Amino acid sequence: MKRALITGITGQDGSYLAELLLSKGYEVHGVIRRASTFNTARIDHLYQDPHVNGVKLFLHYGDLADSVQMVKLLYDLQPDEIYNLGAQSHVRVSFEIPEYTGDIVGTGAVRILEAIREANLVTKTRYYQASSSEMYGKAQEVPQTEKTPFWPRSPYGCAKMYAHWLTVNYRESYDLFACSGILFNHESPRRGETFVTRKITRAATRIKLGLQDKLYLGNLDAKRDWGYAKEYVEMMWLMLQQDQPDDYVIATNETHTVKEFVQETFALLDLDWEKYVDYDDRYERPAEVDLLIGDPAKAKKQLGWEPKVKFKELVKIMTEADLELAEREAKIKVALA
Ligand code: NDP
Ligand code: GDR
Repeated sequence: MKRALITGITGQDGSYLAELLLSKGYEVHGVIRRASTFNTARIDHLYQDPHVNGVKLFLHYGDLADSVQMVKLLYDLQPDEIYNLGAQSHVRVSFEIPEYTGDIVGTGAVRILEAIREANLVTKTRYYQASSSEMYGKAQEVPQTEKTPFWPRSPYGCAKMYAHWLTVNYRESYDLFACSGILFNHESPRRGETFVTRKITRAATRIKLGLQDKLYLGNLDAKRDWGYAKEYVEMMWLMLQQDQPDDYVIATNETHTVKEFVQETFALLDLDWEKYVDYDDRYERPAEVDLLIGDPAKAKKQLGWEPKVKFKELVKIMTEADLELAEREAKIKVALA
């Protein structure tokens, strides 16, 4: 039985990846942060009573800021695979807390890579780094491939670029089996509520049921290559099952504006979006990433992968899921009135 360690297991991708690995028979260990409220909602359905035999999911308190704890964890667990998904992952927020973002997203990766060396796991453990299309920033080429030069446009993008090159460097310097997945935006019903897609599907469905009046957004012209998170985590796993470590772009090769996402969502709900969506400059960024579209040809050729869920299907999945949540919220309001 293989053993995997996931940082960021409570996030969107971490929860889907934990599901996938458990379904493949892995023993899964996740790093969770101590918080004053419960923060495990996305993985609660995977919880197993530790008093019963045969438990496969284990959670450990930790933080990407804490290198000593990471070394201890790796000594204790001796994992076959590590997936580093933990991050302060919000681009606009990274302009407000650039130092913290750099510490967790950039130095956090170094802490794990060094812990692998310290725990003598270089020949045993395979490492996955969650790299991002944000590294392309002011895109130097359209569509973007593994060879397109980076030009990050946010502290988050800069920190991801540092972690990305370190992953390459540890592969070249120490022969570590280390892979970087350069994933373009991927969404799902489990997407954090402050990312634009989820913000839109959540607000539109709540507007539909009279729970909200307006949706305030920033730049509607930015273009993104949006895929489905549940599919993308399979690629993380697949990268670590190859004979050789490498870096791969994972994308749909379609791009759409934020405005198109708004239009598609409101149309599904039979609403005129222009009546409900207003502009708020609070959601603008000091530097914007205008256009992302990835070319996943290498992943297709080497991993045999093609995205199944494209833009319209993705909007539908998210809108239907949020409509269900909004209906539940509306029922509770009626019951409590
Ligand atoms: P989320 O924001 O949903 O999840 C981030 C996870 O990181 C959460 O589990 C969070 O814990 C954890 N985390 C935050 N800070 C720390 C810390 N200091 N120490 C340890 N863990 C921490 O991100 P996604 O699931 O969407 O993304 C997963 C990874 O992939 C991230 O690294 C992200 O930057 C990257 N990425 C995401 C893309 C996307 O479109 N989703 C595209 C490309 C890359 P908590 O729940 O306690 O907050
Ligand atoms: P992004 O995702 O920055 O691409 O990073 P986000 O959904 O936050 O923004 C996408 C685009 O929408 C525009 N936008 C708004 N964004 C937010 N969040 N809120 C708004 O109100 C709003 N209005 C317009 C933004 O300006 C931007 O152009 C995500 C994260 O998951 C990163 O961690 C990941 O690395 C990249 O995707 C790939």
